[in-house]
Amino acid sequence: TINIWVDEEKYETRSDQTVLEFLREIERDIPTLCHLKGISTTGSCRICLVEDQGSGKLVAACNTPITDGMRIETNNRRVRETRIMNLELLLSDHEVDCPSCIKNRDCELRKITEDMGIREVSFPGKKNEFKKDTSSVSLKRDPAKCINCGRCINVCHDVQTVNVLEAEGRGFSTRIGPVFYNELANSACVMCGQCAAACPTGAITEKENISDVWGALNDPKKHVIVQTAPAVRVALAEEFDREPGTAATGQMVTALRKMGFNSVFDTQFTADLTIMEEGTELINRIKNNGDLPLFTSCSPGWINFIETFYPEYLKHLSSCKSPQQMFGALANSYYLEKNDLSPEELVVVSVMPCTAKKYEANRPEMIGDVDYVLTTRELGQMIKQMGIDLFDLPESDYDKMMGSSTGAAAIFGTTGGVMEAALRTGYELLTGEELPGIDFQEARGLSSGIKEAEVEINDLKLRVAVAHGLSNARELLEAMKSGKEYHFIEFMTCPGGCIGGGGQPIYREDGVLEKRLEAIYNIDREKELRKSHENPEVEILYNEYLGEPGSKLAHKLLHTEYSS
Ligand code: HC1
Repeated sequence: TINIWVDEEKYETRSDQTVLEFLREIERDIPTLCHLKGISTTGSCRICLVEDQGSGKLVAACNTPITDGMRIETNNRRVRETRIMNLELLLSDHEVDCPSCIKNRDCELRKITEDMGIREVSFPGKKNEFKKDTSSVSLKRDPAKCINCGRCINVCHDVQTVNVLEAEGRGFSTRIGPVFYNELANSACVMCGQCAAACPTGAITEKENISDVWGALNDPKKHVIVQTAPAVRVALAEEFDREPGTAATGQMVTALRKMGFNSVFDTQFTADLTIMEEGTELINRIKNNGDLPLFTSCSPGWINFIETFYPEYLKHLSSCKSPQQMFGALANSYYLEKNDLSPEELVVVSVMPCTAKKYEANRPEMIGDVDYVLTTRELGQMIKQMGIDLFDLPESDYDKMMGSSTGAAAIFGTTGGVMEAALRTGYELLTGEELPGIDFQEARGLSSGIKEAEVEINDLKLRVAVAHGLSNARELLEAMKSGKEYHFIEFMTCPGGCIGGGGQPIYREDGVLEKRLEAIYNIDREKELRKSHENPEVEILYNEYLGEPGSKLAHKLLHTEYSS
């Protein structure tokens, strides 16, 4: 242990931490802006300055290690005035349109400015004139709001290994964006939106479709239906300041009805359907010496990633469309026919935790299946526009058909869930017995980025793996290149899977993902049916319409092909 003095008070502690980590440990609150735990310690914003009395210097707490005998002042006049000056310098080159800024509620720059009581900026002058980038269907960049903190760069490089974002130029001319001053749509961006989740201001955000959806809902000639993804229901409550992990399924369904949707359906229905189709594909590939391992294909950022960085592995991707797109395809065929609607009348909306889903809905292979994708944040915004508190609403159920789901579909929303769902069904269909324990613990949890297991199914030792976060996806693919062999791998773009999607409510405190994850497993536990093949509506759909899993019609509607 070492000794350290903070504002004249002596502490004994471990040496392996930064000043900021130590201050947080002793619950001494100092402002930070560019720092993001586990992701970014650039020290570029100079807001977390403290005075190191040994050297007499002001140092950034976030990237200064503590040392034995260190004496620091966290809040003397020099520290305070310098923090304020640095904040004013940032504000001098920041577009201050807070009331109408999409990030208003979650803006860390606004919050710190408020906490520091800044009323006027002492450095009026030139502002950068970089253009907005609205080229992508998923994300938009507004460099006038960028404070060059570098969080987006770190998340793009280190967490996702996509390496699209970079700082170019020097000093006042520094511009963060896709390399070579490119636009997002013309870069290798996979649209995961983790940059938008990490951004402390409104410099990178989702591309909103709120007015498109209101437009459709207000058009009497349109029949507008909606599907909601598994992970939305366990995070939406945070937009209404409820505890993370508060499930709001029933209230969300009621809110969507109040907004005017003609039917409210569940993406979990097509998650169950995905298991039927993907399971059939896996069995066929195993029996017929097809390309193994089979890779899951429901996470669209992952699809973008493999297309750009590992096209040689595309043949391993399942041909199944994602549950979002399966739903869209069935809406435009089965639902249309059943309800005697014309294609021009029908508008299909999705609510997803994911910004890449906006891109997926616009992919040339599948365009027209889903018309508009809203993120969880956008849905929260629309409910607020109606002047209602989500939790004042009574709960109600999804519409039938395409509204029922099993616990297996619920767990799609978290890392390991697709694998577990597939095993629950695959194991039972091949052995005639329930997967031992039904809860497949080896696929669960957030502590490992890559999870591996072996499952004995009759004579076959099925080797499976799960990766979440694209750096882990890359690591697993590289391990395969070096000879590692598997039969089936689940890949999810975002750390934690969809619960951690780039369109989810913004959070900065510890433990939020864990609480969302727990809420997902609670939904699974409470379901009467917990295996996809037991979903009675899926059975009806096959009997009435599709025939059997992998049928010609199922292939036409529910499968696709990806190319680089
Ligand atoms: Fe997901 Fe999926 S689980 S991809 O993570 O397979 O976005 O929630 O909707 O499509 O079902 C996202 C979540 C989602 C699809 C399903």
